[in-house]
Amino acid sequence: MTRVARLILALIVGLALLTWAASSVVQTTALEWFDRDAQSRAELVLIGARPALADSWDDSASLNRQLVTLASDQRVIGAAACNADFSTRSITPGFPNEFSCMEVGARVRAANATAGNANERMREWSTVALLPTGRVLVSAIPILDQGQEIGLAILVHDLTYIEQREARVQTFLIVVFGILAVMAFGIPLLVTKGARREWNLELRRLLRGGGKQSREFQPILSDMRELIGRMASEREDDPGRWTAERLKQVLNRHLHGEKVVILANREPYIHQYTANGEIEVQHPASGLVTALEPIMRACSGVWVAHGSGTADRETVDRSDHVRVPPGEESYYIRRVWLSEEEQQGYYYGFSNEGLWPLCHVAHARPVFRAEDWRQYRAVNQRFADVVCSEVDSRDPIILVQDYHFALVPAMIRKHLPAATILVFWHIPWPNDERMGICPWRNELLEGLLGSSILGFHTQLHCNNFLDSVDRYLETRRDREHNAVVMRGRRTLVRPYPISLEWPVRWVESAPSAEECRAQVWRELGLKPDALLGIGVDRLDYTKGVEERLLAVELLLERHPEFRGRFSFAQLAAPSRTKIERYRQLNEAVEQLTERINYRFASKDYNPIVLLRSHHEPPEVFRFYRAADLCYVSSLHDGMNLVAKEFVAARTDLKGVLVLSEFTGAARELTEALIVNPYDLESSSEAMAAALRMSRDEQRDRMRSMRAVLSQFNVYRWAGKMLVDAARLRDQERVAGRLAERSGIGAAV
Ligand code: ADQ
Repeated sequence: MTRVARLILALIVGLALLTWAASSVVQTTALEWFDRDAQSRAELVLIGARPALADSWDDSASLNRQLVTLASDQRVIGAAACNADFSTRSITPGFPNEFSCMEVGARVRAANATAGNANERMREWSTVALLPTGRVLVSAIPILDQGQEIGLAILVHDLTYIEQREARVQTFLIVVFGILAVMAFGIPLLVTKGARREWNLELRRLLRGGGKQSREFQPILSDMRELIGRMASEREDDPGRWTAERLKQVLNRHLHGEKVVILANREPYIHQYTANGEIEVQHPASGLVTALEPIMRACSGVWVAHGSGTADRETVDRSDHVRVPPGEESYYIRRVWLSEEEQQGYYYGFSNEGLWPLCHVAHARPVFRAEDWRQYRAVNQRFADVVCSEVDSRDPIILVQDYHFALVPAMIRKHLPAATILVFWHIPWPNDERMGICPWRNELLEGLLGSSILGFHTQLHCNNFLDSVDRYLETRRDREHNAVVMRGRRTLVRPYPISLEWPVRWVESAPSAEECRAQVWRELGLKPDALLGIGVDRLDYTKGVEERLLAVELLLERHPEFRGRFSFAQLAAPSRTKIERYRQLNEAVEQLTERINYRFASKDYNPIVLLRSHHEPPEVFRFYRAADLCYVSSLHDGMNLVAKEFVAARTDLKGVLVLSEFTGAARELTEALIVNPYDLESSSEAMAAALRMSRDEQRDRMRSMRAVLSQFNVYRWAGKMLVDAARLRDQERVAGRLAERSGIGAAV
């Protein structure tokens, strides 16, 4: 039994006892009053009747009439007249035998004997007695004739009406006490319940961060926050599945409503004019956007990016903001405008002709022009300023994306020394020797070390970065924490392998795999027993598209049974077409396609289908779901999300992934057929094995890769990074406070 239940029981018992005691007191008192009242009434009646009785004493008929008149009252049972020797003189019918003249006379005499003088002896006498029919009052009075006692008159009153009255009083009392009890317990109970409800609502509102905090809630709020915090940080390290909801909760806990600011060169939604002058929204073909967009949906905030669409200026407000995603607005894009020269120097020049080939081992020679570097620096400063204008606290969390903004972290740090700056480098980091090629390697490294956390896809890229820092800068390496300490400031260097949202939006809304296959088969004019391989890429020399097509050619050459049956569809989004190397690639891929098709095509068969355009995600996913194999042949790739998208798309557990060992994804998707894309022979054999693979084996491999992706999804990627950043910020806040108090600088 709980304490409250015991208390209520004790109160009920107490109240019952109180009611019983009160009703007993009231009962006895009322009884006394009523008896006394009946007694006085009886005496009055007898005294009043005494003269008449004395007058008619000798006339027995008259005496009897007098007695009958006395007994006619409904509460009088009977009356009797007794002689002086206590023999019966006259009696009314129904007079109780128990009170005969003898009996009463003896008791009156006894009473008179104890009395003093004659006056007293002449006084009336009465007593209450109990008969089987109930209580009665017996009253007697001496009848006098000229002062002489000639006899006795007796009157017997029925007192049962008093018991009825008592019972009524008792019931009344119990009801009154009952009502009082209900009021005494019920009203405080209702008030307490109401107050508790109000209290709960207020507490919930405060915990959600709404409204002003009243003083009485502060102690409990801080206790609860601490408890929730402890539970949440236990959950953050919990290996269970990450979802958009879990990420949101983690962010709410760490950010308390502050907005996240992401800086990336590419914007997630591009507004373009169509040929007939209308505005359409495009999703760019970008791994970075694919990964980060679901994060922004989950945590809102601002995405600062270059406004590159032809209709971008028409769709922003006065402060260059536009709310997205269209129809489900949950965050802002802040567009930054770049001139032709800026784009040329910062984007095409230093970023894509310098850093991109420098970081990818794909045998394209990096080009470093001093003018490009100047533009890169100036544009980095422009973006850093815009980011600083978008934050809403002195120690915000800022996510800087990719190689376009290597200088931004240090630039932001200058204005916001307490900011937590997270940089994610989406492409590989070369070894220190290769990094040495760059004339501005030191500036790049120093720029990046302005960040609090620097993330790469793999530990190998982290190691390469740390080696570069060791080789080119005066810094201290904190091996215990995988960090670099430069001028007293620490930057953690960690691997955070990027991934996809899970489940992927485009898969959820896609038609069934059979329907996708039927549609693609119709579109490409394939025979019913045809086999389809696909490649999906930005047209970039690092993706190994040429090597892929050559491997398809070799497959058809070495395995004639696939000729006329196996087709390879290459979805190729034109990319960086202003750069000569990309134009060359475009032409090379086109010529290669023509050559292979010329060699193996027939009237109704093309081995290579080159779909050279940007495809919106629903179309890309239709191809993933239709294909028998997907070949990802990158020569060097930070992660490669195409490989992960293909696996995510195969809810039917069919299809085989052939994957280059030079992708970050190959470390996670180990059930793919892993190949060296330079080795054309073994790559073509892997494709042949994929086309011959039994359904059971396909299912087993696919199931296992899907299990990995569902766990290691992009919410986990973002969650881990943001939690690390937030913890670092908490540590620095504490260190800052300690330093303020002691007047010493925070040690790292
Ligand atoms: P990317 O080099 O852009 O990304 P990747 O990871 O393969 O490469 O992502 C490409 C994205 O573009 C995918 O979402 C894909 O669906 C889409 N895409 C490709 N071709 C397309 C087409 N023809 N039409 C439409 N969409 C197309 C960089 C690094 C990668 C790293 C990501 C994320 O180079 O190594 O995986 O960032 O960090």
